[in-house]
Amino acid sequence: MTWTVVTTDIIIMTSSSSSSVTSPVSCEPARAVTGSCVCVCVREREREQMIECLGPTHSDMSALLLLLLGLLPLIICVLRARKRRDDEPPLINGWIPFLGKALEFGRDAYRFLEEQKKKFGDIFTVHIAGKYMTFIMDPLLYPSIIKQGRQLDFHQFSDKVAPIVFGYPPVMNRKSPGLHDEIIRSFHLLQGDNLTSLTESMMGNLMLVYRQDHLSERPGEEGGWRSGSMYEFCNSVMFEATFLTLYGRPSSASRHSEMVVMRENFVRFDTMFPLLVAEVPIWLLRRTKAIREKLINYFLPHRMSCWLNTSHFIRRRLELLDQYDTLRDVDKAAHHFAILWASVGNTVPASFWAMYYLVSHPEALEVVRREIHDVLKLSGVEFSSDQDVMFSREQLDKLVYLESSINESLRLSSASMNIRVAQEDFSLRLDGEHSAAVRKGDIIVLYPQSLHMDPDIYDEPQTFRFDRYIQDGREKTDFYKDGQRLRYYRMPFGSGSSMCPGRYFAVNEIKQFLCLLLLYFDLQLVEGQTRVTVDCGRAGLGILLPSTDVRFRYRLRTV
Ligand code: HEM
Ligand SMILES: *[C@@H]1O[C@H](CO)[C@@H](O)[C@H](O)[C@H]1NC(C)=O
Ligand SMILES: *[C@@H]1O[C@H](CO)[C@@H](O)[C@H](O)[C@H]1NC(C)=O
Ligand SMILES: CC(=O)N[C@H]1CO[C@H](CO)[C@@H](O)[C@@H]1O
Repeated sequence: MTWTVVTTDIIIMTSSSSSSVTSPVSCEPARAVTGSCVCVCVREREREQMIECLGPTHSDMSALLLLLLGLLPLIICVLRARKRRDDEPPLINGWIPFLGKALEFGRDAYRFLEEQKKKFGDIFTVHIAGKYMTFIMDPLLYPSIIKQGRQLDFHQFSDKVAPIVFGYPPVMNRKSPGLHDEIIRSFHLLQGDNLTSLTESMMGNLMLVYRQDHLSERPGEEGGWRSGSMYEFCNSVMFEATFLTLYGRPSSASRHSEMVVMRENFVRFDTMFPLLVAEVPIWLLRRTKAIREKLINYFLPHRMSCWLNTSHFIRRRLELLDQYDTLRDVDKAAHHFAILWASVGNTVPASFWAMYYLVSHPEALEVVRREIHDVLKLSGVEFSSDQDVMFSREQLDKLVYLESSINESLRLSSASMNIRVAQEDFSLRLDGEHSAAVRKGDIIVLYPQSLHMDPDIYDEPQTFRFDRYIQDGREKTDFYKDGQRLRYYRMPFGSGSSMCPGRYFAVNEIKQFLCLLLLYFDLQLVEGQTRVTVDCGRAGLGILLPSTDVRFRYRLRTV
């Protein structure tokens, strides 16, 4: 299904002193903007628009059409363009009710925001799909926003969106008192002491998957080159090893037999993820609902209870979900499915980018491979490709060049939004002198991609420099903007209260994946391919996917 709403948007900028509209074709004469004028000019065109874009062919579609036409007068009244008040940031409305600037934002969020920043400065409010989102573009202001946690809440937002996407009932609910807090508490089991056992388990599972799928010789093949698609390679290894580490294995085997089908279904679901987050009803997305049901069904209690070596984290979540009689089995299963998405949805593309940048920069790859061998030697291990190898947490911590390479690829590929919802009308403190008024329900957004790509902060920001985060053999932490040192300069994992609880585990598993890859294989890109670019289809939602897959060759190293 494609929505073909393509029109010229108008920007409505209002301020207390002068209200003006930049001439909308069908809405003249309009000098002073009032809510009703905007309504009128929108009504005519929008009706045509909706009829045009929905088309009469599909029965679902005509149902939607009826629904929308029925609701139209209501929508139009409710969504009168908001007017900017004194001391509020500049307001950027689109004229399309409901959508506002959503289409332009969706097309290329980074470029859209950079353009608005040039016109309106470092803070502005954009109407996107019925929501008012205030973007803070100056990274020097981030600490002050992140500090104001009392008035700016993250979980209210995630508890609205996640249930729609993953199909469980909202957690912050009178029917499940305390569940939200318990869930947050369970995140500790991904960190601290518990990270040690997770990391050990991940090591074993990675080794298992590598050994069975890539290290054994195939019939008719002797130490020669194999070729593969890089994203597919990362996906198959990381998806399964992460799955085994968190959820465990079947009682009768070391691997789940349904893994390939599950992964295919996961990819199909994941493709629809941006639309689900945008709250497009799932029944409009063809087979997505059926696919999600299949994925959720893997996690029904009678199946999970037979798995062995399940992580403390998931075991704790099983226990605590069981305490709520109001949750049906499919609801519990949907919670486990949500964690599957959280744990592989970003980790797989992040592994891809780290691998891609290293393989396409052989000089960097050599330094990192050397470092890995050195760390093994230091612990008295002589590596040999016919034996399994283990990396402990302490050994992984020593791999600073590898870590810098991973962080650099995260800088280049991440495009997450940090979202906070204003809990009341209040004055957002920006810095010593400045503040901006925001209204209850407004969404405050940090968009770190614009900091990651800022040439003031990062010299040649488009270039991969594996040692960008290293100085004198140690981690480099001083980065500057306008001569001032930045507190936040790399934010792939979010910030403050919404910081990813799986970040240490994620970095460790990507390190382990790459250690094995570099130790066991010689690696090359297949020649004649154009440079891979990011696909901005999921801008705002995490690690971007590559626009195409890459062919590569690998062969067992003879060390
Ligand atoms: C490179 C890999 C990863 C990236 C880039 C990443 C990024 C993020 C980001 C940006 C958020 C916060 C969302 C926001 O601020 O709006 C988040 C949340 C979360 N992540 Fe990750 N993540 C990764 C891997 C993982 C892994 C491996 C796990 C778990 C095993 C995990 C579990 C979670 C959970 C449970 C949340 C929700 C936290 C909450 O509701 O407070 N993530 N992740
Ligand atoms: C799986 O669990 C068993 C005991 O339940 C333990 O002996 C074994 O080491 C575990 N395996 C892994 C890979 O964690
Ligand atoms: C890489 O990033 C992680 C998490 O963001 C951080 O803890 C670590 O110190 C960074 N290391 C380097 C070398 O930049
Ligand atoms: C294996 C392990 O480290 N388990 C620990 C996880 O964290 C809980 C609570 O923080 C400890 O009680 C466990 O011993």
